[in-house]
Amino acid sequence: MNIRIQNNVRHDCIGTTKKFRILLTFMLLLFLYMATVNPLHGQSYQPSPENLKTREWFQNAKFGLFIHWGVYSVLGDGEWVMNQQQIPVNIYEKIPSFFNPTEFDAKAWVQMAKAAGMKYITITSKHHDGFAMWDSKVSDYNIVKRTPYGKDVLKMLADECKKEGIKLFFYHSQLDWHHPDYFPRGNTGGSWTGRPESGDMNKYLDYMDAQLTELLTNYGEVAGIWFDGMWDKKDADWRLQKTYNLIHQLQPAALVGSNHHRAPYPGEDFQMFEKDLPGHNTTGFSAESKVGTLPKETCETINNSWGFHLKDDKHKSKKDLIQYLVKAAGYDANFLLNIGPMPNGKIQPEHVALLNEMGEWIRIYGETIYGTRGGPLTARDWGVTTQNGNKVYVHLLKWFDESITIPSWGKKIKSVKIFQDKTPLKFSLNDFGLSFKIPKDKLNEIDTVIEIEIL
Ligand code: FHN
Repeated sequence: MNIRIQNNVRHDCIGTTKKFRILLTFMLLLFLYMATVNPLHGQSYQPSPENLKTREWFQNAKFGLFIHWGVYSVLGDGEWVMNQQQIPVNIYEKIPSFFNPTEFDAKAWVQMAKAAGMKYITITSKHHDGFAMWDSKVSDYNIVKRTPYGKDVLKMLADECKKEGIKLFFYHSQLDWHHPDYFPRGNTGGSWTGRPESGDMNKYLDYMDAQLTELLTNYGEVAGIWFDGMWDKKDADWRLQKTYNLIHQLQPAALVGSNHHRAPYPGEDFQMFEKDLPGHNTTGFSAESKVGTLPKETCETINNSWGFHLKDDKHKSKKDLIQYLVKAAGYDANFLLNIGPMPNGKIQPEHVALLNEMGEWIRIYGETIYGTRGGPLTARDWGVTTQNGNKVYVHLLKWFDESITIPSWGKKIKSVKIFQDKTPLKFSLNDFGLSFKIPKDKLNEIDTVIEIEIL
């Protein structure tokens, strides 16, 4: 081993080069790993001040209406009917001529959402069938050119939302069973579509970006884009950066979210969870999903279908839906509740009634949801907590006893009350936590809300 004395420092030459070689190899491996695993993760994204402001609004809004509506509604078999029934493109292209929603009333839809306590609407601008629900100049495969109805329903909805102070998001499918350049095909929309076994994915993504540009230019303020379908070809190069930058350039305040069921990518502003609370995976969608630090949203169907389904009468109960909204808030997430309007433009009466019932509840309990954040306690068997400033709201969703002890969280307690009528409750902070008694007649089978004021 040769020793070199330099500046009175003993250098072990061979050692140094060897260390250098090891470091170099490690750096190379790290770079290869970053390049292979997810090229985007390495990139950084700085949201604009307007974007951060919208994120704040979004987290305070808590409750939105999801709308799956398209020509598929005509068949009353859900939004996947083209794939489920393997309807080739040339046959499916006949359906728009049957789509004539003469009873569509944008004002009624927006007012129904508002009365339900919803602060925003997310509607399908284009679903997997590739059909545009607006007056697209990029493709005539749209509601104005191909249906007897011939009107731009997104325009009508955007105008009403603006009047009513309801924000509007556009759901947009990256997956496309109609476009010939959506190639190579993914897990769905195979050869049965009848499209040529060739195509140029970049041409398709140019087309998608062009349609997104229309949506973000011609419909006023758009609160965000709700992408879906990346999971069809999850390792393809979707040019996400290019598309996300386009959106942030066209509307800096708009939020980008993508239902790819993975950890968020740079450029995304909120994270959605399909049919599950953040961190849960009861439906199998969220196996790969990691709960990030972005604003969160859980989306769910009011029955068992996204698009209109004639036979689906599995309508959720008022209790299920209100508890879902509350649990989502306890998990610091929004609740995006879906309806699938009928082909005539009307909303199923059962769904209108359920939304009205949710509105009645939220007109009483809105303070315990809007503007809150989840916590200070994480979800428990008995329910969840939400907080805002010096107020903590304990939502007892599954508790029917008069006395309860919940964990304390290190804050001094000024008062404990029944939220609805401010009845003061006796309480004690002890070694087991915070104990209080609830008069039996104050227990509510949907949600007994206890208001705790902290010092
Ligand atoms: O395939 C879609 C489905 O049709 C619907 O749009 C839902 C909504 O979250 N997302 C996909 C299924 O993951």
